[in-house]
Amino acid sequence: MKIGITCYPTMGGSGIIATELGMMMAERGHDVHFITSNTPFRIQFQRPNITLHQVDVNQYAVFQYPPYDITLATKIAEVINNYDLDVLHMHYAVPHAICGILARQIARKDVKIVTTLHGTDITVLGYDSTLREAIKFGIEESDVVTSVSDALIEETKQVINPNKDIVTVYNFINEKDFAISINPDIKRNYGIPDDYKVITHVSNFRKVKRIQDIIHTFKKIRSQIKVKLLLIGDGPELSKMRQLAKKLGVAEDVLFIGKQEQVAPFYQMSDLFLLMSEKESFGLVLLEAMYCGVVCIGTRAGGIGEVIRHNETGLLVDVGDTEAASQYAIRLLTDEEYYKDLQLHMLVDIKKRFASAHITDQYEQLYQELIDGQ
Ligand code: GMT
Repeated sequence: MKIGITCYPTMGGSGIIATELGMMMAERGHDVHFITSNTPFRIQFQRPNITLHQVDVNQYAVFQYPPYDITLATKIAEVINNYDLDVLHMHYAVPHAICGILARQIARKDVKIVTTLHGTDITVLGYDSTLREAIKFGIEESDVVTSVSDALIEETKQVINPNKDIVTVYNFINEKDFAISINPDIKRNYGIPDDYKVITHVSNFRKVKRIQDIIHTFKKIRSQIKVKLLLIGDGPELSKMRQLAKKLGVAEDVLFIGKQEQVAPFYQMSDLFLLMSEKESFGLVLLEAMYCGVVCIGTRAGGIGEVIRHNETGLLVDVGDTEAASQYAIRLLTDEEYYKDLQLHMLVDIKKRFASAHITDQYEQLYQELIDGQ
């Protein structure tokens, strides 16, 4: 198959999924064309059946805003025609699905469009009346629409109510990049004594991630256990969170690590991962941590409850319930048998439900059925 992929190429979960999926498809012998504003950051290797097409948006004094969407659609149309694409896989309903639909019209070719909803396009933009109808259009005009969780499908029905079936295809990670590995040197490099436990969180520090709940939970855990908190990533809430750590008197044990391209070493030195978001369609970081053997506590928000099976493969708390999160954390960090039991079930479960080959099979089958006209 000849597949075109458009995503945000930066360090977000949707870009990671789009890139990993493209690389998996290329490994299976399909021709893959990334049509993006920059080289996707997780592209690790070049092979002849992966082609990168960069979208350069020109600035003209006549435009008040740079015309990214139109330039992207024009570029996609060019790639459809030059490479005779069979399928376009657009990540995000707006703007990408709509750019794909416009590109198909510009190219005048019946290329099939698969759109994947990742979350923010529905859980944030879907509530914006200036975009809602465009999102609905992008969904309804795609040939197949997938969502990264059942919870996101439910929210899409409530918020957008599109006249379209949506199927869940869960996220996955590249297993080769996230494996259990014990290396005490990584901990020592960060000045963390061997007898300290490590709790980690990775995100883009947006408000929806509720980092304040992580810091409050940490304060409660720290009153009973020797522990450090690693906060990895950067974003709008970062400086406020530094101040909060100071205000709560825990700053000396909170390490703000910043944006990191290689996150696996941080998971590998962690004993616990926290994701306390109020909105989260899936939580790809959970999978990354879990594959590195780290048991997670997450909130019952969005699709997190589809990734973590409460009290079987990790633990769930209500959004904002830092008391429950700290109690669970203290048990996990002090009761080794309990930790090992959850960890064992977690590893079996994720390898069964989220294996990259299994998820790639699902997308490949969707593409093939569209091409075969089923
Ligand atoms: O988490 C973010 O804010 C980044 C965002 C993105 O667009 O990359 O992530 C969304 O897509 C990921 C991949 O499907 C999901 O794992 C994240 O849960 C989802 N984020 C939200 O729903 C907030």
